[in-house]
Amino acid sequence: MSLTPFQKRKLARMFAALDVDGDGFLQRSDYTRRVEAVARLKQWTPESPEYARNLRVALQDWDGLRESADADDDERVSFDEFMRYADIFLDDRDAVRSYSRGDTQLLFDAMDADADGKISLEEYRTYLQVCGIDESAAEDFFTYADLDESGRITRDEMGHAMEEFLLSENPKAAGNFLFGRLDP
Ligand SMILES: [Ca+2]
Ligand SMILES: [Ca+2]
Ligand SMILES: [Ca+2]
Repeated sequence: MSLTPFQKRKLARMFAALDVDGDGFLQRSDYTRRVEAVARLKQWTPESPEYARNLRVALQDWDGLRESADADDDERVSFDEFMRYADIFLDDRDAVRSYSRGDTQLLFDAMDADADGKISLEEYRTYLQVCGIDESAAEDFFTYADLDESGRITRDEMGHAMEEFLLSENPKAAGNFLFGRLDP
């Protein structure tokens, strides 16, 4: 099975969000820069435990992507490599489910800047902001994804949203707001 046009648009959006310096490749520096940007907003010093923890999560995330997707081993993941990997990965629904609902939801950890196990609207806005996405999209995502209306996104809620982002063809599914509004 190959990716649907909607999936391709979503993945292109995700790629653009992850490519912090906008050079068309995902590399280690995109991941470290995002942490640096969050640290600036949160006024964390480089010596703080928050900084160290967020950096560790980001680099774990990068290593996972590099190992899976960097087919030519040049320490960067091109858009083509990213899409080829996504195409193979998304074909395996069980793998997608266990990734989305897995204990190591690295995207969740990256967004949960204060590590309290929940993502607040402010934490989510900060994440979008450092990815260069219009932060107004944060409220849209919460409207759909915060199923129990607690004002926080839990790991379960994020798991559902991530699965929808990867698989759902419904433009109103919560996950399809994960990296900002998609134009119809
Ligand atoms: Ca980049
Ligand atoms: Ca590569
Ligand atoms: Ca939090």
